[in-house]
Amino acid sequence: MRSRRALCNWARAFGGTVLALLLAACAGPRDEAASAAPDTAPAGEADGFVRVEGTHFVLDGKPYRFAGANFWYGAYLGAPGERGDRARLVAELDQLKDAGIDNLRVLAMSEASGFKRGVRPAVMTAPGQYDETLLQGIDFLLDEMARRDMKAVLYLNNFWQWSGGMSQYVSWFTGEPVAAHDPDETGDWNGFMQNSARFYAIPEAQALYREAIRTVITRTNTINGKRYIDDPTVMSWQLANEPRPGSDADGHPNFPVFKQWVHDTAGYIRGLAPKQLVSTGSEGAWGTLRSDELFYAAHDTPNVDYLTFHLWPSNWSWMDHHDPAARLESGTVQAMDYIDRHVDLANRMGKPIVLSEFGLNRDKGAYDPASGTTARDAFYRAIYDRVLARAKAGDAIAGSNFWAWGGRGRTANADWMWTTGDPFTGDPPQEAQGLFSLFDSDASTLAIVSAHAKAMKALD
Ligand code: IFL
Repeated sequence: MRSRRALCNWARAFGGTVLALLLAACAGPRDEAASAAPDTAPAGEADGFVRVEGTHFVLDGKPYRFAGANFWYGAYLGAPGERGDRARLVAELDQLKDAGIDNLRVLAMSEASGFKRGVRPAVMTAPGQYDETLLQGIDFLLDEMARRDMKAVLYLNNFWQWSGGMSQYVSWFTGEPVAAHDPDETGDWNGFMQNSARFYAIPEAQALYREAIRTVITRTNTINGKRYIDDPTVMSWQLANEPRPGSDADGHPNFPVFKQWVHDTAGYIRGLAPKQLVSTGSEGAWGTLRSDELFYAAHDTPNVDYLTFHLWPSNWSWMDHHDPAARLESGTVQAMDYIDRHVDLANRMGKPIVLSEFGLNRDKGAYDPASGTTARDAFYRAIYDRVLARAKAGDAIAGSNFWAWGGRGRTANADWMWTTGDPFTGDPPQEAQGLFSLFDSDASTLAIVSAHAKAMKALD
């Protein structure tokens, strides 16, 4: 599978009369445009890879739209033996697929850290050393997803502490322990964010990060023998979960290096995996110093195929964590505005956009799976209605991933917090197990997601 640009380069390199016509077709102004365009295969090929055409995704010649989920621990469940829980994973993939949820956003790299609420074990056990068992978890997940015709979005780092992430890279190369900036110990989120953002400007950290990226992306699946780069199950590689330039208060001076990091890293991934898409994992304007224009600027590079944004009304104080019903109406108005602004911006930039995280608390802020989800259901409905309406209108929005699939994971801990060896839920270790999880028993919410999945597919 070759793009027009690759074919032209090949024709130029080998020359000869048979190729004269091909070379003629390669000449002219279109070639300039092609040289700035991503080197992906031509649209319309039925090879199962998701491609970008203008502001839309295309899969095997048809529009690709989806209702997806975040499943950050999917690859952990896929690990062999006691490390994982393959029986759980297989059963839950079946449940998701039956509900029409066939696009999963998953953590593909974690770093061993001393964070109080860091996930253990981690894929990178020490700089440049990887846990093969956990990597086999990605193999298993991708193989099982392929069997169900699902697509994966894999993120390769984390701005936040719960998987080690950028802060751990900073610690490895400065020698400063992460504990000094652990937000779960200090409560100082600004300090944490500023420290995490030092990552972008430490050359040794960048070199190791690229090695980690290469380790995952160029891996060959031990279960089906496919190279990841040749596997259409992988829709997209994301630079990181929610990368930010720094804290809102002090991050502005970091913006140029952040923007350059986005461009360079996305280009590096594109070079390794030209058949797959590249996205940043950004929250949108909220995570880019609260600025629509800086969000636009950071993504204004041909190396990023599509935009992402996240929507967190209670985290952002538009609604109440402890009573999401209280300001549901006003918070939903703000949420709709946030969606519209980002879809408009994607239209303007000429790239597709995905709402790749959104979530809301259970009724009265409970964590118990037996508690109600009335406000959450209303919120999901409102989100999906807006996404569907904008997609129907031909706008750049292609899909969404709710946060997060909790499946059959349950905690037995009285404080609701995760400890090593506990079953995973949709809530990572730094948050109460049940905060935003959509459990396998959440029938009303699942029905809403399912109906939306059908409606999105029906647009085709
Ligand atoms: O758990 C959080 C995660 O780090 C994320 N966004 C918000 C989630 C819920 O607070 O990526």
